[in-house]
Amino acid sequence: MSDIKAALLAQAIETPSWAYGNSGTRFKVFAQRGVPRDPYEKLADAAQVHAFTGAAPSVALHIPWDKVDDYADLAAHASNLGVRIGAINSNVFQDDDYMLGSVTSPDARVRRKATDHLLECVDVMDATGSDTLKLWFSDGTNYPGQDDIRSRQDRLAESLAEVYDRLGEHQRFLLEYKLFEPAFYTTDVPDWGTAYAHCVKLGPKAQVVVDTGHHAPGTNIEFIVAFLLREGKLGGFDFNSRFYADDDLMAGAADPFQLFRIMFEVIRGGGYTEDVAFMLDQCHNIEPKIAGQIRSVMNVQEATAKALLVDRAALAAAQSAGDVLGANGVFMDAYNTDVRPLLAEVRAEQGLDPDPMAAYARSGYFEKIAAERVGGAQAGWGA
Ligand code: RM4
Ligand code: MN
Repeated sequence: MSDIKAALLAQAIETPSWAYGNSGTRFKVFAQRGVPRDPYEKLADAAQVHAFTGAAPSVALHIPWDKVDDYADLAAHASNLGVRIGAINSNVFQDDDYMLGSVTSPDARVRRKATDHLLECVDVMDATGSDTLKLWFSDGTNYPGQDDIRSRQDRLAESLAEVYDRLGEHQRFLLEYKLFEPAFYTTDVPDWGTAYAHCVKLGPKAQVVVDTGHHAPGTNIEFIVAFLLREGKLGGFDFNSRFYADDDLMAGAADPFQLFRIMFEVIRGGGYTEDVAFMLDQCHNIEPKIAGQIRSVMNVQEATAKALLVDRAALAAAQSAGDVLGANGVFMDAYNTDVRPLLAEVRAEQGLDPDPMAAYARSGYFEKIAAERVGGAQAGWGA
């Protein structure tokens, strides 16, 4: 049990700066009280998640949403708050120039502009001490014949190679895939295989990131995780939940069993190390944002605790004996264990309140930011 506690204590779950701002659907972005007005306030909110869970020590930035004049100053602010800057997320999807694609655009000027933005993100990594660049491309086409599918792969490869060459010794990039949306016919990085093939060609500093919301219904995500880990190409996760498409709901909300199965493959595959980043990529459209992040961190911790509890020796014995029901029973025993008391103990040992949700609610932080943050423009998706 103490090994499991130690493993849980070591887990770090990164929260995204954009989860603290307003977000919504393409129909409506709802404004909430107390929402941060700048990246500094986003970091302050993220620090609350860390303060109450002890498990969220880093914060992902999104550029240009989190553009500031002095990134070293922003990093120092993070450190004063007890957190640090995590992955730098690029944004080549919100400029009119990118209507036909960014790094895959048929227009060389647009491709140059997009690649320059990715290089600028590496500059931000240098200035903040971040070691991870996360690349998601909305690129694709809407109609058959619209553009040459294969040429777009060539353009993508060319841009990725330029960014790869710019990475410092201790930096890496994670290439994210997504089945569809906003492109509806072809997507240039639609699946793990495409991301994997580009990363293999580039080298060890290029790895795949699995956003749990970016698959077709029924996709066996834990298989992808097992495969990528075996190949040394799993760089991390963007955890969130989906019921339909890319719903970006709280991790572990839609399918906690899937999250457990994923975490089991991570542990089984030797990926429960600092090399695999556990990041949240969520948008809290209707729920309070800081509490939504705390809940998500706790859900990831619960799935992890259950995965750590799997009796691997008993599982292996049942598997090699061909004992189908026995093996499944070992697996389900772990999943059906109530790990909340164990996590409460881990928190108490860290000097934290065993119930982070209740402790945050009692802290008065929300009332404080709701009163203080009036005036100015609230941060929001696309702002
Ligand atoms: C994308 C993708 C990226 C995230 C943006 C906000 O769908 O998942 O990871 O940075 O959304
Ligand atoms: Mn994502």
